Amino acid sequence: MVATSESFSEITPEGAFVRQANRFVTPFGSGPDELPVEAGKYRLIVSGVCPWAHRQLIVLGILGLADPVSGTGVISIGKVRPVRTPKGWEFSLDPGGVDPVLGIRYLPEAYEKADPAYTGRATVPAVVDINSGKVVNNDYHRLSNYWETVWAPYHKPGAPDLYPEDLRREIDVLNELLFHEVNNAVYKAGFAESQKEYEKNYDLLFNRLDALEQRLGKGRYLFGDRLTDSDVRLYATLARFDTAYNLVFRCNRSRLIDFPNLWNYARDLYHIPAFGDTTDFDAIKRGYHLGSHGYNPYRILSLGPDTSIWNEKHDRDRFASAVS
Ligand SMILES: N[C@@H](CCC(=O)N[C@@H](CS)C(=O)NCC(=O)O)C(=O)O
Repeated sequence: MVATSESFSEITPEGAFVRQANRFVTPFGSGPDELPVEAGKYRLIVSGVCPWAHRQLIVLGILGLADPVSGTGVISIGKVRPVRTPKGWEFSLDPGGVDPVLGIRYLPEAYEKADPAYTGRATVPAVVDINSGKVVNNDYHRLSNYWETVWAPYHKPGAPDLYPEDLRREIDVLNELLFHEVNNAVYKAGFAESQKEYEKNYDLLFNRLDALEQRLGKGRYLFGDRLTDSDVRLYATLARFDTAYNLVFRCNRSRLIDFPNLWNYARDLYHIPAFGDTTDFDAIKRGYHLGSHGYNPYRILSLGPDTSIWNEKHDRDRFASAVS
């Protein structure tokens, strides 16, 4: 049976949060054991709160594989309500509470179809084969790299190369580090069940943010003037920092807006439509503050912080950019 967050433990005896492994990891490609690359065949399920899903929306938007706002394109997109229910992610934003393409009410239904013996959590992002209704890939580590490479025949003309061959190795190394010390570090701090584990991950996170602050003092993006997959991954965490992680996960040594380079960099990216149009601050606030992430017994939705400041001018034009 598909697990709920409540019934599934990812906490070690030391109180550390260790994320479950992805179950559906078959790659996309042209090989006999790979998922075929075909327009109109898949539906990506996302939630506006989720950073791992947000990465996919940004990349699909930049590459022209989907319009993340209408949810149409080579890849179609379905959205669940940002606050997860005890029965899992629910399609209650859709008329009748049913995903119009897959005809299901809850995401776990697509996981059960794929594997009736699946006992992990039914997570987003999930790629569902529209014909069979089965989840075929939930590998948030590699998913954006598939859109960037094997899906290239469907990219829009002039789409940037977010995963260029000459930088791939360096991008992979940085992405791994970003995962452990930024993207997942906020969760490891927030979900820790011991003071020691919380402090360890708090230090890991802020030491890495300090280093990234320095790095972004030298170039517009993480790899100089080239926007890459790594920027997408860092952005998804930064966009949630002051609204969610700083408050709900106690990642509160500094706010994003206290780092001059990181904050201007995040705003620079936000002003690119694929980043800004897919950043749903209301979903982020609801998902983290009212979901199962923090202690909020009276379900009070905090009013701040003011996110309109993301629209303010940034200072990153002082650096060159290869993005048109
Ligand atoms: N697939 C990964 C990452 C994706 C992930 O954690 N997604 C969250 C939302 S940000 C989710 O869908 N959680 C569902 C649940 O906890 O039941 C995992 O299993 O840890």
